[in-house]
Amino acid sequence: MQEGDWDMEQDLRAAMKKFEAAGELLQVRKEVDPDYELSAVLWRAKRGPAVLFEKVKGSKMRVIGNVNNTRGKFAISLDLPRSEILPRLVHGMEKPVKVEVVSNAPCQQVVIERDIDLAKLLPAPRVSEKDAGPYLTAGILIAKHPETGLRNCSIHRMQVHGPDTLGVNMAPTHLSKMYQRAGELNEPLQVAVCIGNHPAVMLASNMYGRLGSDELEMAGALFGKPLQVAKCRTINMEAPAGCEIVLEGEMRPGELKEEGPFGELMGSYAFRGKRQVFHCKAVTMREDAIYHHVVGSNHPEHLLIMAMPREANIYKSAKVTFPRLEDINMTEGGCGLFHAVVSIRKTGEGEGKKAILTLLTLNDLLKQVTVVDSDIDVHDPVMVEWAIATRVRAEKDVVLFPDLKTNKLDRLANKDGTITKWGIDATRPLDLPAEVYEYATVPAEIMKKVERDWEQYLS
Ligand SMILES: Cc1cc2nc3c(=O)[nH]c(=O)nc-3n(C[C@H](O)[C@H](O)[C@H](O)COP(=O)(O)O)c2cc1C
Ligand SMILES: [Mn+2]
Repeated sequence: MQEGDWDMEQDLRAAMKKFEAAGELLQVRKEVDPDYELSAVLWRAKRGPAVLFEKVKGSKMRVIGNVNNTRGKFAISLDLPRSEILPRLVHGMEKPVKVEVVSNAPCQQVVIERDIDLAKLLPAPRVSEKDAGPYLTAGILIAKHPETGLRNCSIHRMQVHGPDTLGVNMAPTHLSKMYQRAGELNEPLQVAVCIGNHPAVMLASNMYGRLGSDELEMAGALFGKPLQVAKCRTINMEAPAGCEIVLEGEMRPGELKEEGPFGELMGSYAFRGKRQVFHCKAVTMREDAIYHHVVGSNHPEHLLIMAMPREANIYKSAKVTFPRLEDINMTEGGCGLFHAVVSIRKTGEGEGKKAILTLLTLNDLLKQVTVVDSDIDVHDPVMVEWAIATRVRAEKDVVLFPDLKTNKLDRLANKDGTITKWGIDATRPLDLPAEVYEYATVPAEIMKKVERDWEQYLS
């Protein structure tokens, strides 16, 4: 075990400082109700700055939201230009960096091991009208495989069930595999729920890897140095040292409790059902801890934490067979999962369709791909539609692939788990001269000058 000084750059507060300097942090002093009102404010500002609620009814804790709701804020949190986001995320997946254990970590400034009452302690908000109750939505669940001891991180919605119990929803994720294996060995699975993390740690938690590849090491790769972690007090686990709140506990074999409904990322409700339970044995926190809340349903913060690592994963894999792939956007309207817009440097006919095929084979959830030329910004929905309007001949450029395997999250799926997937090749047809597609606008150097001197036009 190494000891070291705490790295101030790796926590949520470091990101908040950068947001503030960039005009991307709104402080709300008016008291807000954690029941719906707080989430309503975050909906109203869904593409806006991070929002820090100074006064939350019934709680001494401050609450922050809209931390990861824009790509721009992720770039700010790591001092990256926007164009470097995708390469950095790919690097994060490819070049994991081992964690560093530190002592005297901020996340353990306050320790509660008796009379735990999570409902009182945490200002867990309610989000959608028909949600079963308040939910913890930003907790990273860290666990270790019962046999290999290898670590895993993932975010799961957690319903507040009782003073020290929370419901856990698990798709067939790595966590659920580890829980299942622990059950076969008749052991509880120890879990640390870590709330209030730097955007790099949040995105790393949703990165793709094999069972056994450690998302905390991917966070280290995003920072370019080891992520500092603290040894938990009551379980054999590590938590990000600068995390705001850590719930130490376990999930017991075979234990299930009714959970849900909850407004989910498709923008509709996940149904009520019997799901696993987390028992909290200890809470450790920073003094003056800040509670992070991610709005459920298809709010951009929920979508982007999932979509950005997914983009990097698909981009990295697609690039192998399609090197002229330039950029990718898993769109907000597509729930961050179902639709992708990609740009390519087209050199021959049929490449747009090849890109569609390549992407659709890489990810079960993806069901529609739009391909544009590299002069179109994949993150500008108006320009993407413009490309569709001016470069697509539907009978040639819209392609359908009936009965492909999909994922349960798609409620339109056929009974056999398939759905028709499709693509739009909105790249320039090469049989017309390039001038036909030339974008008419002012000369580039004049535009650059106006951009540079923009302030002068405002005074
Ligand atoms: C805010 C948020 C909430 C999430 N809730 C759940 C959930 O309730 N259940 C689930 O299986 N995945 C949920 N996810 C997705 C997982 O965290 C994600 O798929 C993760 O990469 C899985 O980790 P794994 O690859 O280690 O299994 C959520 C993601 C975010 C960003
Ligand atoms: Mn994993």
